[in-house]
Amino acid sequence: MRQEMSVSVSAPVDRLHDFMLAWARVTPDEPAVVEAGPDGETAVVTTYRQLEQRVHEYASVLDGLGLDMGERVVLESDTSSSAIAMFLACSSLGLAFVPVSPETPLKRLLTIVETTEPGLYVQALEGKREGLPAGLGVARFGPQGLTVERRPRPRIRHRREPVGTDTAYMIFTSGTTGRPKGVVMSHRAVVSFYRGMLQHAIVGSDARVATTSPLQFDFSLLDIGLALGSGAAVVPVPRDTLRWPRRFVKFLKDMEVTQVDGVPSIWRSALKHESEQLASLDRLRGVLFCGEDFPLPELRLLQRLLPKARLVNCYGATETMACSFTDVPNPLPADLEKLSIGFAHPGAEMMIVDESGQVIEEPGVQGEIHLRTPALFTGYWDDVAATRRAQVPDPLNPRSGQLVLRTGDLAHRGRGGEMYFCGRVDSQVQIRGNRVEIGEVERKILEFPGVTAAAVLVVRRPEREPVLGAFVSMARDSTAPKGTELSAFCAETLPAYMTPKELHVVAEWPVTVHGKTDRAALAAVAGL
Ligand code: HFR
Repeated sequence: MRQEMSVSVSAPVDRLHDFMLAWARVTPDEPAVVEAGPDGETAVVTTYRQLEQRVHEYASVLDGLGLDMGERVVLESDTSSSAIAMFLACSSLGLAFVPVSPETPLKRLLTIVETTEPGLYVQALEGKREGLPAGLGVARFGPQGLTVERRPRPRIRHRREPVGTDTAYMIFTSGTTGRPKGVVMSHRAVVSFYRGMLQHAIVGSDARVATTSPLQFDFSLLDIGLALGSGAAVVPVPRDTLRWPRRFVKFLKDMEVTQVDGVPSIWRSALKHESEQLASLDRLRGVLFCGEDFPLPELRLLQRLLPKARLVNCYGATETMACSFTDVPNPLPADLEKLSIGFAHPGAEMMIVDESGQVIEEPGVQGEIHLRTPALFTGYWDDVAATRRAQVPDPLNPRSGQLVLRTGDLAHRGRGGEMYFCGRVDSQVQIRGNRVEIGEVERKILEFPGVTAAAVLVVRRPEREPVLGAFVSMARDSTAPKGTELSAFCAETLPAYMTPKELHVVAEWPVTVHGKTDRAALAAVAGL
């Protein structure tokens, strides 16, 4: 008997809200979001049915404001059931949401408002934001509903039905060149990424996925899509819980978390101060990390404490949400020097391109990763030139019009074709005429006993040639090396020009709002 495909041809085009709420049809009374209650103890559960109801409530109030399709809604909130319902309500009306975290400085927020000209600014009930421009529509949302405080100015509404190529959201990246860049993501891009990710079966429908990234970092959107797309529950970790290792580990235990997603730095203090508690999390089955290399000594310790957990290295850029999901070998081989970032998720493909634009297949040859994917971003908001630099013709078939993402990341293939990240194109530095890959020096320094985090910057001082400056943070009861000692240690396996000539021991390792090593803060430590 031939199995007929159950999808009807008139099924709605895949849009963010269709994707995120699909499981409300299957398990309406299962938990979709599990949050810490006001007392920080009791968990507050929002089922798929309740989440969908809140989306409809918010959407009907939003609909009454008469905003036009494609207009921006700035959404200031931490991750919560109401924030998720809010951005899905925007999605259902074809409004592009722009997530910002409550920690965003007012100046930066006003820059985002100025450039996106939003029709509405919404914040959570408990939000404290002030100083917003007078002409801006303002509303607040919470479990009881969406209340409008200042209606947007009246406008013409040209369209009503969102289509897949319409904008789902815009994420503003720090943008290394000062001006923040707005990454515009369509429904089609986001959902095709989610579908590729779900092929890795990272969690099952019984999972509780702890999300630790701020809502303005699309890593949070990965977590929400991973959980809701799998019929599982999202467990937002409050910011002030994440800050204290003892509270963080207790939260994971109390909320019966089975999966923790976050950048490598979220584990640093728990590994240092709460390793026994960490080892007692017997429900924790999976850890997914992304954003930067996970220092191997810390990863080895995490794996030793959680031998049953599946560790997944997620590589990618906001311009395509992410790109690859690679299982960390368990156990990690003692001689392994670098994690692989594997292969692009199903439905996407990573190519390595050399400086002349040729695609490289052979192992060991380094080039720039170019990503072919239906999850490609629409463009940078109001910046055609930057968009053209990032979206380039397919190197294998330039005349076809197909565009691929030029990632700015260097990599080489292993013998099985799997990829190894070798840093950013712009992190290649020349020291005395020799090309230095900063990551290689950092990995060597991490092998020094007691070093728990390492970074290397180029130190340029007037009238002196550029040298490498090393920054390290040490384990609790380890003594920091002298500069000469560390340099000699590096000289064991690295050429002289790659050994650091300055050393700064850092007590509190600085991270950016997204939890990545904050190199600008380190430079300031060295007075650069
Ligand atoms: C990134 C990109 C990740 C997971 C990205 C899920 C979602 C989104 C993301 C995260 C990110 N090993 N280097 C790695 N948005 Br949904 O960091 N995006 S980004 O645009 O802020 O930065 C850059 O970070 C990449 O181009 C790489 O240089 C670096 N990077 N993941 C990894 C990594 C090493 N796993």
